[in-house]
Amino acid sequence: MITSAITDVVGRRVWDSRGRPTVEVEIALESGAIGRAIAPAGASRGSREAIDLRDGGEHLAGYDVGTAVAQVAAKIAPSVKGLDAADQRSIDDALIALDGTKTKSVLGGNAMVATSLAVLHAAAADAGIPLWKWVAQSNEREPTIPLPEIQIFGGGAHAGRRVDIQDFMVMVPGAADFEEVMEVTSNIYRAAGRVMEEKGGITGVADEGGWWPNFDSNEEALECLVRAIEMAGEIPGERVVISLDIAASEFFENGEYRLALEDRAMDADGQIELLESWLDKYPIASIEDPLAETDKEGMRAFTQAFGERVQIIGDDYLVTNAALVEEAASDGACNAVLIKVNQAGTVSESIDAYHAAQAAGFGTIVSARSGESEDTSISHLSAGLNARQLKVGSFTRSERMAKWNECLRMQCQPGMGGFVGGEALANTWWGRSQ
Ligand code: 2PG
Ligand code: MG
Repeated sequence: MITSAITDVVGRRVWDSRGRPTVEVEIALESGAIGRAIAPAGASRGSREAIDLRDGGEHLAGYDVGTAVAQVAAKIAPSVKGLDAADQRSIDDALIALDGTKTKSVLGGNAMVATSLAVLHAAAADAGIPLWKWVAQSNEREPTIPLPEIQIFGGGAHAGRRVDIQDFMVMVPGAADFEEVMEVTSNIYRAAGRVMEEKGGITGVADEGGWWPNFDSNEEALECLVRAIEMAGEIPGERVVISLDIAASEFFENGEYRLALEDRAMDADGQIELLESWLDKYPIASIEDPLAETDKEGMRAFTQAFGERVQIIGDDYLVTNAALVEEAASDGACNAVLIKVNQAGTVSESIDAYHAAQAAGFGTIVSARSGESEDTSISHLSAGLNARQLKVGSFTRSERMAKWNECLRMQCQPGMGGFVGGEALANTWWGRSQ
């Protein structure tokens, strides 16, 4: 008898950090071990990522997940019951075959990712070890505590498009340990609040908990971020660097990059020149989706020009897809990939994207979505895979803090490796100047 055989699969509707319904799946094993996971949800989504099944119509503005939850009972449960939870790959393969689409539109990316992650949790529980250790052991990786990217100002689709750029973040590669990252970021976050107060009052926070971007231009957010870093007693570019998610697909229309806030439209060259001016003026070590997901020429040109200087992350551009990572590597586009399990739809496909990135010499950043929950799977995946970087959103709101706090717990557990720190940014000017 396999004690890690799946005996029960239950789907249920729970709620995410935007107050929208999402899918939770709970898996029980023969041994009595249980695993549970909640699907996150993106707002700025790549066109090639797995599709969440939503009910549509007027009820709950179309966001309800009744169909996805029903798929767990009707299709997923009968097909995975009896399978061995310790064999993640064969369960994910069964889900992929059962769905039969590239975009996971039959079972729903939300139902699939919650199931796949719940299997991972159940297998770890059955083995009696923390999730990060299970991930490290089953993928033959040396676990480490990742370097965080933490949002200070939100923007783009996460802030009613008040500014065009989506994430204004800090990284603390000069920190000696994870505790130091938390302290420095707390100081910067609160200083940024004072900057906003001085500017005329705090007007709230965006979807991921960063301050609401009450700015007159996109660049003003960068100026305020530098001020906040200085007010926190830091010298920008020394212990602390800036990281941006441009999420450029969100404002790319008919071949033009349109910055609505500045009433400005540019071609790819114009967009690259603008970003170059920011790279020259501000200590930016990492930049995500600088060009749109369909602008291959632009992404290649940007990477050729700046790939030796900054980390260039493909998010919407690579959608956690191994084939797209391989293609980008051979095209000379990007030098890092964001790993979001719900973009791929299953844990195994995400790990494939991670391996493709490793083979290409790309950096890897495990990432949350803008719609999140108390689920901390990504902290464990990042540590267990030795991904070296973790992006979770801001430094407020419990769906974010749950992930940072989980790292603080993991770092004390036996068998965990050290804090990665600045080594994670070896592809950038910061990593080379140290
Ligand atoms: C991103 C994420 C997180 P979303 O673009 O990287 O910031 O946003 O989940 O909305 O895609
Ligand atoms: Mg992104």
